[in-house]
Amino acid sequence: MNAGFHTRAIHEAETHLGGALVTPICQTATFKFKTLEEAKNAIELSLERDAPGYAYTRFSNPTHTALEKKVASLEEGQAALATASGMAAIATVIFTAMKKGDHLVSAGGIYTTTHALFAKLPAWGMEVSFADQTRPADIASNIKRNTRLVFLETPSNPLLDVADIAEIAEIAGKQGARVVVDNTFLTPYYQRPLKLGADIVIHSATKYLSGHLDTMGGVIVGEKDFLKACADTVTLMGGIMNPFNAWLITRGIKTLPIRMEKHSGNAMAVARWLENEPGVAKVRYPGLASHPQHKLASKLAGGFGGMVAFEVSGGLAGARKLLETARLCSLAVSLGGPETLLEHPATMSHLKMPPEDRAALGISDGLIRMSVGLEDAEDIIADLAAALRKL
Ligand code: LCS
Repeated sequence: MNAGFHTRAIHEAETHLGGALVTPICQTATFKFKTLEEAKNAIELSLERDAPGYAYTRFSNPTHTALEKKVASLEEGQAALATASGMAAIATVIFTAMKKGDHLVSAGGIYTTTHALFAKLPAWGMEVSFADQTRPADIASNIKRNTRLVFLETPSNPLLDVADIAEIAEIAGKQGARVVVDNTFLTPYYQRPLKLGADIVIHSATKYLSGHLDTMGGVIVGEKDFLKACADTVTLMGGIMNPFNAWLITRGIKTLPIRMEKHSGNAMAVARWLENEPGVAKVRYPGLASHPQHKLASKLAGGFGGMVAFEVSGGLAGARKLLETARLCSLAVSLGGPETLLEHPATMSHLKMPPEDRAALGISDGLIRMSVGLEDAEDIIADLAAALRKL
């Protein structure tokens, strides 16, 4: 569809089956055929992932197709694949692009479960090196002859480090390695990594794409042949999305642009306010001039998103007081929904990481990660102010 981002978010790939305005959920595991010929064709087509041609939902499903076409259009990629979760998307990319003996270079300070998956790769005969994605030279010096993928998560979870996707894509491209970008935090509304030279985009659709903290999902976007190979991996490994979740995520994407604008505006207001609060030692938000890569973030992306990290004075005791006193803001993992969420990396997402490794990454006991929601900014700030005053 040749139209603007908002229009495509709403109208792209809607099927209008049976005259329905909204694409219906095809909540079926299997599909029925009249003839053997029809069955054979459908199985062939569904394994080739050329709709129409559906045989079994682990191969493909019309509700997945609608979501995949919408996300491919928004990311400006050739094709997309829906998976059971963001982790299923990442695992699918790894087990499609890499085999025994291959090497991955990954950004270091990324979502803990992604890091944990990569740290396990040697057990499956693959190699991994972690590098600093804010220094392209560090990524370059870690690329070896057998490097197949360079994995970036930008801005990163939880510290919001920004990677220069274009520069790293150029470095990796020269060495024959593909660049994968986890675009969960900014979404295609603000950042389109494929346009910047990346080869593959992944999403935890559990977050901003679905936007309501009520479902799980993942999406991979990239070239058609690679996505076909990813679909084969999902067919074999089984990490398929539930059609109902695909429907919920497609529904969520229709309001993605306006939600991202509001998340971003609220996050900027909260970050600016936090910067002037005496009980707050540090604030990290790519939209603030004080962020070390503010200029790069402004160049790469159309906005800064809804995630803010800040450090309260008083370490663990300070963080505990704030987190247990806040009322409007909920203490919870995950992100990207209407409700503002506060997360304490040291006791939640990074609990299993040894304290010295946490410290090396810059994750102190006073660090709080905030998913700024869609409430009124003044109410979010008032809640934080009331809690901070109790410190
Ligand atoms: N990528 C990023 C950047 C994430 O933040 C997460 C989940 C994933 C991938 C994995 O996606 P999932 O399988 O959960 O759909 N991040 C979470 C977090 O920060 N707290 O809880 C989950």
